[in-house]
Amino acid sequence: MAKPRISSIDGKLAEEFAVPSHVEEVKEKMAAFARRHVAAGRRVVLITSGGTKVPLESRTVRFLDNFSSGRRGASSAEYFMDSGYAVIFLHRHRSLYPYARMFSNINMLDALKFSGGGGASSSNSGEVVVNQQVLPNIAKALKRYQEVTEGELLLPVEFSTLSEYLHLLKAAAKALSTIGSEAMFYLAAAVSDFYIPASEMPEHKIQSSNGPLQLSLNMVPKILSPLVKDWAPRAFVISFKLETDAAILLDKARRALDTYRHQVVVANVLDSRRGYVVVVTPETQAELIITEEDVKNDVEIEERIVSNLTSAHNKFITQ
Ligand code: PAZ
Repeated sequence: MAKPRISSIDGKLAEEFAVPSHVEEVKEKMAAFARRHVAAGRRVVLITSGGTKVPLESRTVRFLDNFSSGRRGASSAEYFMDSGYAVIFLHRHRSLYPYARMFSNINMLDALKFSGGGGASSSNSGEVVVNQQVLPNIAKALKRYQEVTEGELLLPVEFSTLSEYLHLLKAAAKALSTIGSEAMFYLAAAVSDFYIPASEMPEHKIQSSNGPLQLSLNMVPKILSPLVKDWAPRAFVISFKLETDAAILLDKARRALDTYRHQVVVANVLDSRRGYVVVVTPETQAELIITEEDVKNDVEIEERIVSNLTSAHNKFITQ
């Protein structure tokens, strides 16, 4: 019997990135989630969301991070569930979360009122009332959150560090490979391109008394390559490409499609990412734009991205 092909990225992952202790358990959960939903006639999307933390010390005091809030991933999760998908939400700890994202800037204590009697030392019995003016749309968001929770449509999985992200994504890809083309990968997380291998990382806090710090970082393995070729070869895969220089964006998006041979790149520029993206495939290029009128009507760009991609996924499956 032919031996399974082990890509060198598999080896690198095992050697240089600490494996989270719960990875096998999470993989089983994801596989069971996917099987259950496909049996019920749903497609499954794995969304990655948020930034990654790259530690500088193994007993980590300091780390490198990035700008990503997780809004793209969290809002897309909502639109995918509205479109009939079940969602595995692989997200950075404390990044924005579906439905709760709308209230992330609000101090909860300003939104609640305690209507019991007495001063600070008296009994805690009384009523807590929600001020819906401070939490606009809370009833709608809560209702939908409860529906998706009761329907078990959302499976949240958390990561913090780059190592956790890489191992959990690999586990997710293998778990979803069992459902073939019914699986979509929507890789919106902003993942570090650089890291310090565990073998080169100091154990203890780096001392400022040693003078200025010079860091040498290795390149993070391009995990999209084994994902597309080996781990989930029949899935519909979308990667995201972010640049700050719009002039190089589309070229880089096309180069990614050429290199990794997946289906779609969603290209965006840091400053305009809430209002403009380009959905690039090997044959097509579609600009999605949010106008001022759309903003007034609370239309978000993720609704358009998800609508474009669910149609493309349909075609991918039928072809
Ligand atoms: O998380 P967010 O909503 O603040 O930003 C979304 C995004 C810019 C991280 C995403 O659209 C994206 O482009 N992710 C890939 C980034 C990259 O090129 O690595």
